Amino acid sequence: MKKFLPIFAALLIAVFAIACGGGEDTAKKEMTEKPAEMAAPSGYEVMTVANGGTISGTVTYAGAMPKKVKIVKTKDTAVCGKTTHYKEDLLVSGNKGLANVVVRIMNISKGKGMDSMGSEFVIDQNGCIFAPHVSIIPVGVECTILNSDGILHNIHTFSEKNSPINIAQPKFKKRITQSFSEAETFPIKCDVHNWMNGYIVVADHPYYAKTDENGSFELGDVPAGTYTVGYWHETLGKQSMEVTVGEGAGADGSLEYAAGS
Ligand SMILES: [Cu+2]
Repeated sequence: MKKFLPIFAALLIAVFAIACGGGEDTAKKEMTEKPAEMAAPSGYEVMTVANGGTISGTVTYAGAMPKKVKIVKTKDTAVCGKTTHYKEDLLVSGNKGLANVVVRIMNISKGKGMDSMGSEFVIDQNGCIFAPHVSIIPVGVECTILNSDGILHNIHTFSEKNSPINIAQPKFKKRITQSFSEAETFPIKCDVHNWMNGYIVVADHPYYAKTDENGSFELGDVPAGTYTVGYWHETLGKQSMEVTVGEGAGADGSLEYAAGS
């Protein structure tokens, strides 16, 4: 990731300095410096959340259990067809849990650090699908897009606030990186394989979560307060709800989507 390059370069210089037997004091100083924290996006202030609360719950789907729909892969079948994949636009578990819902606090301007979102953001193309189907990527952070298939893919984003990208990723290009500067949710497609689609959610603070296969999610270290929690699902759309969370307390953010809403 780009922001680590200066640190890596500093370490390299430090190691080189030791190897040459000079500048040891400088080298020690460089080696003991803490790595830079992931930069906070503008408009978001990082603070210590001493006794934060947790908003968690389950997002459910009220409709009938949808049938699994196999993705028909009509091109490059030797590679694309090596694994069977099913459409991910409406994934419901046995307990009606709805997967791939992005849950976020809509009105929060300060709280925990961006590092809580993790340090690696990877979208893989393996079997001619985008995995994960829905990716949450912090503003300004390099996301790695892998081509594990070793055939030509094409990364095409349909964003509005961020300049759309449309990059061919030939078979020899295993890895490209891309960052996004504005918080936005948009589709990503491959022009070579018309069934390939996914979504990127660019996050301008760390209070974003994605429901798992059981529809569960958790937003931790939330400063006490009343918030509007937003829910987004690619086919069922957006909803929001007020949630109040106390210090060190749990708050229920469970929500149901009506059938075909
Ligand atoms: Cu493709």
